[in-house]
Amino acid sequence: WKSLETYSYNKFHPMKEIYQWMKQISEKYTEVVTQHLLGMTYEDRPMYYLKISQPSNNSKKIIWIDCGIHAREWIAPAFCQWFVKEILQNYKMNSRISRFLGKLDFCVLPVLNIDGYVYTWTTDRFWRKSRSSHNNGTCFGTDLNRNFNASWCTVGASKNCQDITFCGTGPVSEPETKAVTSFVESRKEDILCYLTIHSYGQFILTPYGYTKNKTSNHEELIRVGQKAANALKAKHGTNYTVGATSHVLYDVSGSSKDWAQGIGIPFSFTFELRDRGLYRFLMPEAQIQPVCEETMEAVLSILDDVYEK
Ligand code: ING
Ligand code: ZN
Repeated sequence: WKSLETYSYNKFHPMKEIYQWMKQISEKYTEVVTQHLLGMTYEDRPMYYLKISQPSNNSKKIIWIDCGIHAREWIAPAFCQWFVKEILQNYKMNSRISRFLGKLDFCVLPVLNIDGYVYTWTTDRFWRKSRSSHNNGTCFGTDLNRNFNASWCTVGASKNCQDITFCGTGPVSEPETKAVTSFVESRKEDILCYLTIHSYGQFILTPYGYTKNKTSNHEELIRVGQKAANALKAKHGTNYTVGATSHVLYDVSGSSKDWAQGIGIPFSFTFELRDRGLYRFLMPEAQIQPVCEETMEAVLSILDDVYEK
């Protein structure tokens, strides 16, 4: 592809193309999109996020969305791109989306774990972690969703660098998690909602993973999450389970969602997109569109709720 008009949102794209897409989208929609450097990865690749913001005088709240913290979950970066495309193609005509942009800015990080994502395209399709080197180069990669400062490495994570859930050498030991946390921390008063997109399993997950204790706003998170799952199901009939990670999935420490909740961000959710175990990480490209369409409905439903806050 050469121009945005022929970019296919129904395909998975290698990182090089996602970089080009980010550049072109920020050049085409200069009035609303800007590309910003968040930090550099372990292997020294730039981490850019796209900020979608309509110029105005009133101060806005921020919606954070990251995708691709786990390298092999290819549908996640595909969704982040779909989300950006949908907002940009519709914000002028669609009253719901234009209403959101009157009060909210979107910060979208299409691929959080870029080194890992590149590795899944070149070497190992089922790689999950980052690509940092440990134990004198004898093992590679930290599970970035175990590396955040939320009861770090106490449960559902490993201190052995060979394991798939290796939590790193300390809380926020990795450049990728540092980049996200320093940005989010610096803007935390303004961030209303933190969404992080994974696959698979069909869950909308709320904090916490590291304890079965409920957050102070647990009932509200469940209500907002359940409403989103209902909206999602209405699109193509897909069933999602809504609940705290430790209630409906498993106990896990050091996740980004728990960390975001912990620093006071009011609405923090993890999405586990399709499926429930048939194709797992190898989602056929034919499913990208229905998955993105239904997930869009869920995210818009969450935005309806947080917009009122
Ligand atoms: N699942 C998530 C994982 O990191 C999860 C589940 C979600 C854990 C939210 C903690 C918080 O293990 C996948 N598929 O990555
Ligand atoms: Zn994941």
